[in-house]
Amino acid sequence: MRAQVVIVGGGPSGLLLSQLLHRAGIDTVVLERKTKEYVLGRIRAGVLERGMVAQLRAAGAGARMDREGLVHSGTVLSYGDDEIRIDFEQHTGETVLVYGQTEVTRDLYAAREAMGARLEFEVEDVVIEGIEGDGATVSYTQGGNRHSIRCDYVAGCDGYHGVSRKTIPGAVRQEFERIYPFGWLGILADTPPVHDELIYASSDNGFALCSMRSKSRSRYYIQCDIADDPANWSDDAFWDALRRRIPAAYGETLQTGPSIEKSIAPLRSFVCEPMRWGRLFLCGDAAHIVPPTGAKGLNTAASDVHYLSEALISHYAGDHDALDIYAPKALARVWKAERFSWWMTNLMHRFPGQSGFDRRMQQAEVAFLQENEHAQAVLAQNYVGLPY
Ligand code: RFL
Ligand code: PHB
Repeated sequence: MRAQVVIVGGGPSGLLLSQLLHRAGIDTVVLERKTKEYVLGRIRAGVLERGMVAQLRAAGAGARMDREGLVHSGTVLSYGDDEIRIDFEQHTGETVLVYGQTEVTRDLYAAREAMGARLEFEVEDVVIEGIEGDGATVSYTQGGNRHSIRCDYVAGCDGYHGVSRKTIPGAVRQEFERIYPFGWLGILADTPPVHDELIYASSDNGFALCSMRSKSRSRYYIQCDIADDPANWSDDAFWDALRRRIPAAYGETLQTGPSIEKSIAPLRSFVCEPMRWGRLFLCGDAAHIVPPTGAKGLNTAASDVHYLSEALISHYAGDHDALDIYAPKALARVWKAERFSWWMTNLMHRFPGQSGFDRRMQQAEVAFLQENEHAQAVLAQNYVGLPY
């Protein structure tokens, strides 16, 4: 088999890249380790920056998002009972769209299938070879048979636990990491959201986030112990903990109900440099992870896809320097998203062993944010997404 670009990973990065390349006449194969149903069962991101929204439209996968996505022109940060509203529209003229990653992925699969894309599921033991030679080979096992595909380039879109990044030799690869000493326990419930905007809440009992998937489906998170297990949390215990972390006025109107999903996510900041090695290009979570505070993970994956699709399209159109631009351009934006997510995580969470001084520093920063329009504007600019 042959393809111009083999894409390892059929999550949002891989599917969006495949769709944008196919529409430009570049032939791809997507190799996904799991089944489509498994990929669509993951509950992850919920907030799309304007750049990602524009790309989904350009990919011909934006119609349902435009109908069903919720436009948010601001968000609330709370500290105990004090609230600060960050007005995105006032400070940036931009908004974000609340539309779940599950739905983005579903729309991308539908768009890919409508174009007759080559998508291979349940592939195992992917091996990438020839990255430094004059053509690469990607081999894999599917249904007990070994297959191999010759290609010009490989896009590693296989997430944090994938094989692509590990194909870059240790001597070339530099990894930068911070692991946070807590996780997020998240639930999904068919209850109306407590507020029509997201609430990022810092309290003496820890952090909480009130988010949503629609006007009748809520997504809530609370900071939890990293070693905790969702099975330790009854729905009632979750709702009680949430109520104690958000301003009392919201706690009183919070509508509770049975959870339809409950899981714990660890919090990590991680970047791998370089994002390109020979014929291999890393995209999305394969190259970098952010803690979810600030909603940058999926959006940064989308900005990588933007830079890589443009580079490959220009390359195949005859611009032989185009591919060299990808890694430095993508990394420059990645590090800014890393900084914002790290900053917002530090500002909003209770850290084990945090001193009185550390707590006062957080409080002083919130007070400054509350009083200072420029500080609010900086937050808004980062939240709606830095320009591509
Ligand atoms: P993914 O989604 O991990 O997809 C990678 C795909 O590759 C497959 N794979 C392989 N395939 C073949 N061979 C192998 N050896 C393979 N190894 C892995 C996997 O099965 C998978 O299908 O990476 P991608 O496409 O780069 O997308 C990244 C996003 O999923 C991620 O950044 C976001 O979900 C992060 N994130 C958020 N991002 C936002 O922008 N806004 C948010 O509001 C937001 N909230 C979140 C989040 C992530 C969370 N969790 C659980 C980590 C909230 C949570 C709770
Ligand atoms: C979500 O809705 O899952 C979500 C929203 C905002 C975040 C993280 C997660 O910062």
